Amino acid sequence: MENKKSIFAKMKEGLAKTRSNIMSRVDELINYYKEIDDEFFDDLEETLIISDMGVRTANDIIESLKKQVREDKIGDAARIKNMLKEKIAHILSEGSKGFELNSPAVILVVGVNGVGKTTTIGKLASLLKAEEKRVIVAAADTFRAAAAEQLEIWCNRAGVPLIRHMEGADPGAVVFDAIQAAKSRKMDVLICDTAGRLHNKKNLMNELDKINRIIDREMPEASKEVLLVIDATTGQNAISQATEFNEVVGITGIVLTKLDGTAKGGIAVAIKAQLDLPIYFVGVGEQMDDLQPFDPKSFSDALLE
Ligand SMILES: Nc1nc2c(ncn2[C@@H]2O[C@H](COP(=O)(O)OP(=O)(O)O)[C@@H](O)[C@H]2O)c(=O)[nH]1
Ligand SMILES: [Mg+2]
Repeated sequence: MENKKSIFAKMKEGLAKTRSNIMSRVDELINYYKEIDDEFFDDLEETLIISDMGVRTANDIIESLKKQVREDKIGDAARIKNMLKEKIAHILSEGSKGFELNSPAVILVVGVNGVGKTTTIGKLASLLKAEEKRVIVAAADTFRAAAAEQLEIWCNRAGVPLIRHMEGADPGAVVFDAIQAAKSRKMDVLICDTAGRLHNKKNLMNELDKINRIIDREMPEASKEVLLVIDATTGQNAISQATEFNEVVGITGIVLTKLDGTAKGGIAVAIKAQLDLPIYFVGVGEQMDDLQPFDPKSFSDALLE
């Protein structure tokens, strides 16, 4: 059993850059202003925006802090730190839920090129296997040969079977075969990788729509999750990616990757505040055990400690 402490330690490590980005500025502001006034709030708002929480979300947080400061007659700037932590924890935990699968399940993994879909699938397969689930993977990114090879390496590491065709094959046919294999081998979970880059966006969206319909037709009894993988270093563009994919495939949850590589992990707060979707997992590195279930409380603690 992996203990809670090591998971939290990893989360803290993954968020180190963001934490020092936000907290060092907040500490500076508190030292500089000592007492709360409008300028203090302006600078604090800027700090939140710099961490990628989004202009609207940052503004909402500041307005809510202002209100609380007024009502409770708070003057001491040092008290803002805990209040801020509570506001962020509140946003992150609203509507948040853990990732739970009923068997059989199909997980369709989508997102633009390079965000970490294939890597996430390898990590997720391993995570689910550790929960005693029977997992099979479909290499439905047939756009490049290297994509299936990369996925094969991850599947070997995780010890799960992979269904793949030749480069350039119809991704729908790969998913179709994988579903038949999942049924006959009585698998609990089928995870489908998809391409993120085709000749144009319309092409990509048509392809995803087709895969989606094959799953619905061939395995209507399966519970279906459509996970959108978002790269935390993308910035506010992540929000429009989510909107676009959602229109075509109906996203059920988010995986936020590469938090370890950015000082702008505040994007998690923007995603949570602006999209009506749960964040299920976060990626904090390139190794097998670097995918973690998203826990709002540990996340905000790790972010603002
Ligand atoms: N630092 C870091 N790198 C990651 C993470 N997830 C994926 N990557 C890297 O991002 C790159 C693209 O990942 P890949 O899975 O091929 O993306 P795909 O095009 O969406 O399938 C690879 O070099 C991965 O190792 C993460 O959580 N942290
Ligand atoms: Mg890939």
